Amino acid sequence: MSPVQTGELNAAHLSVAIVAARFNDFIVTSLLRGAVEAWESHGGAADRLVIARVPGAFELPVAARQCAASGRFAAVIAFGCVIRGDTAHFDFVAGECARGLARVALDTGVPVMFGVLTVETAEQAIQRAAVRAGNKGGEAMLGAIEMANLLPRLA
Ligand code: INI
Repeated sequence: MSPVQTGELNAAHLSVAIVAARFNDFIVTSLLRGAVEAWESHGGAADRLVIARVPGAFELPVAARQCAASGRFAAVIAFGCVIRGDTAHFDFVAGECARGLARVALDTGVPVMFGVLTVETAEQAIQRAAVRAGNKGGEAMLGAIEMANLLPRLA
């Protein structure tokens, strides 16, 4: 069988950027905590993880694009939380955020992790952000490290 290319979960020597919305801050802060724990436990250096805050999920793509286009980062992670019950324009905010982030990744070639919770209720958001084992922030960080190590091997 042909060798299978994979990206190892080793963050040593990587630089990663996180862009995180302030909207629904109590959820986003929990995602950030999970991400930083995963970064540290996989060998990431504190001074190689840059975290930038933006007003809401709608602003995440442009901030992610700036990071990705800078050439400084092997991966970008976007964190936010859009709760359907809170807004009549859920579909616009969540949809444009997802579409924009996907475009940033494809336009720049830098992996962008979609760490944006799009949920019906605050309870669902808490379940995905608060529980240590299932913290989506940690999952997003593992994905970022894996993709950052994999993509150079596919070039
Ligand atoms: N931004 C979010 O990140 N989550 C939300 O649930 C949300 N709601 O409910 O409206 C939200 N709105 C703000 C939006 O992201 C922009 O910051 C704002 O429209 C200014 O451009």
